[in-house]
Amino acid sequence: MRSVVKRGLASVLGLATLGVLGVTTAAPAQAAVSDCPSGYFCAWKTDNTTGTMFKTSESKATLGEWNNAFRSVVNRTSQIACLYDKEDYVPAVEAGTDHVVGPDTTGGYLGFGTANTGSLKFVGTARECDGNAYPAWQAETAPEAAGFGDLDGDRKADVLVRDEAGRLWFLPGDRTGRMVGTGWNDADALTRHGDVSGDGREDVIAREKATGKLWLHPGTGTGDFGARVLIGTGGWNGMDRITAFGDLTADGRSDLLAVEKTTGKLWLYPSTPTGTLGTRVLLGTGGWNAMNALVGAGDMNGDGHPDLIAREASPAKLWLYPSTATGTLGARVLIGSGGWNRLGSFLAVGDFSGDGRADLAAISGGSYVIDGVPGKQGWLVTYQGLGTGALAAGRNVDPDWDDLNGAF
Ligand SMILES: [Ca+2]
Ligand SMILES: [Ca+2]
Ligand SMILES: [Ca+2]
Ligand SMILES: [Ca+2]
Repeated sequence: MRSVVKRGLASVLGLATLGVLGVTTAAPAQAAVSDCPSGYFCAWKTDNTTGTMFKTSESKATLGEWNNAFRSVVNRTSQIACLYDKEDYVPAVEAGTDHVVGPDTTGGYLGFGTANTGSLKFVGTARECDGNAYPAWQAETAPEAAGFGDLDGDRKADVLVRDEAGRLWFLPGDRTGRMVGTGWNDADALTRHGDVSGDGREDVIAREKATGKLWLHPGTGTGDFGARVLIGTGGWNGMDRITAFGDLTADGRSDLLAVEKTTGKLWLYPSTPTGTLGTRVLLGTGGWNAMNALVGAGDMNGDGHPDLIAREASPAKLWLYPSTATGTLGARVLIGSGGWNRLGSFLAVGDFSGDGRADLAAISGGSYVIDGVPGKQGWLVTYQGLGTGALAAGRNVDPDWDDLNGAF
């Protein structure tokens, strides 16, 4: 648990933030900064990058004569540099005493008023300066397979997390994590809810940001993914809230929902036996732009049909749209009022409490309040499903779900 150990100055300090520390000297010495070769982290014993220069392209558990000597630094690598007070990469237990230095993009440098660095480590994301790239996810074994939220088919709800470096991590539910992909920052929408390709294994659907193409990433049943398959040739940038929903059309395959940005229409894209998407069907004639989150949460009301949870932006309300046997959405039911916009995103991975009823989880946003204190961003908040469509009160589980690039 990293709740005590803060991440340096609580953020990645790109060198664009020069001066934030309040100790940077007024006279930049660009000539000396430029002596630092590309691919290296460099440091000086002065506040203004003059004099003898230290440089390294590798992590250093000890710094020898440079111990406690860094007073100005520049990071010209492509990685995050973690600077620790102590040797051997030991994070400080007090906030604000380690430094996280992001790659330089401005030709500037970072100055420190004091010199207290004992070791230096290169990592992919700021989280790794004092913890894992991924947070800890805990799930109990469900009595029955839910058909979604379970990539490896062990009846334990699992989670995918994308870190800021675009790596995808599989979290099986025992607080561990395993990297299952890189380059996922190309996608600006990611969703999963059961099997689309027809092999019984859960898949992921991703929208490629640059092209608006929709890709199917077929799950292999282990948490890994096979080669991606194109299922939407373009135009998906015109859609919002792309949400794998579950099987609305009752053919055993998970279907897709999306809101058309310009019209606010809700469309159903049924999966076909060949793993492609069939002709879309209008599910909602308008007004769906008022919803700022759609969640394919599974069967929340216990009637055997998957249900949709939607968050209305203003006033913030949580609605349950039960699906029907005929492939439509029934009359909505209010399941939450007040405060729901304080949650940033939702996780719909089924029954993680192990009582046979689908649950809901969320990651808190910056306005989330705990014990009267706002600003509690990045908490995992869990809501147990009661099997009636209603949710139990939220539980603040873990503050470590911050500084990620999505969890689903
Ligand atoms: Ca699982
Ligand atoms: Ca599949
Ligand atoms: Ca239902
Ligand atoms: Ca449950």
